[in-house]
Amino acid sequence: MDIDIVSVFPEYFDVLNLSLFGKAIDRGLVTVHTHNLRQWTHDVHQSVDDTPVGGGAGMVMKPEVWAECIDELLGFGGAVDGSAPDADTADANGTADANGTADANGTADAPVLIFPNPSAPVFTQQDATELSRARHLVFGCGRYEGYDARIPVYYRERGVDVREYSIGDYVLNGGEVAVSVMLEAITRLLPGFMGNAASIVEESYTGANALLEHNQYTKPATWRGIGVPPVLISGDHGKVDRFRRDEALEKTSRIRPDLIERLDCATLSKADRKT
Ligand code: 6GU
Repeated sequence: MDIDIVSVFPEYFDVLNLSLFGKAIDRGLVTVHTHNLRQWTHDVHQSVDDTPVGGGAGMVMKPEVWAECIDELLGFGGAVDGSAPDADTADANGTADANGTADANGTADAPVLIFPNPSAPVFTQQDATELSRARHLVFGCGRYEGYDARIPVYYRERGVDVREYSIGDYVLNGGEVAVSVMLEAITRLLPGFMGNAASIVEESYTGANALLEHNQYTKPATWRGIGVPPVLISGDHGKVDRFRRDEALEKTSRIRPDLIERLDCATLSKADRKT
């Protein structure tokens, strides 16, 4: 997977060289290129923003600068006539890239353009799964009061898969942290990224019945006077599974009733319904 990240603070992403992500880069599983948006400016001040049309506080990121940047990263030569050579043509296998269709390997060749935006739908595990199948992701980090709304419109009209996501109901200063969050959620799903694939399958928010995960315990069986639930050391795997499932259902109803509302009821067994 090739990842381009555009930001006025590209140093934010230096941390990607650490930990599991750094190992994935070293092993060639992902390539990351960070870019400073200011390199696509032409004025002495290298300005990337301007005052909002219609008035109001703050500054809005200029469409011209972003478009020069995105055209280059997506390989669009035709900025003058507005054509996008690669976006709506079918590849050799006859799969149309632009609508995100996956090829035989389950990967989509067309680049996906992603803009963090606090006013957009919330990024979910399902989005992470979908995007983990893309071959090329381009993230554009907005700062200030955001970016000109015509940017995503322009590229969508040219067949580009443009996504805008918020990462939750709170305000951040810019998109950099949001991109880091999305990037981690996406890349850890790449085959070979994690040591243990089973640990992904059993996590919260994954699978047909996305529940919060049951509690986890390790040894010792009693620590500072608090014991682990006895069933977990009973050796009865059926009982352990039932206990964990009940705990997941109970926790989710209490902490995230919205996830229960969204559950596919057909996935609930008779025993589940009793909980
Ligand atoms: Cl994607 N951006 C900013 N600036 N703030 C946010 C956000 C994104 N998601 C939640 N808060």
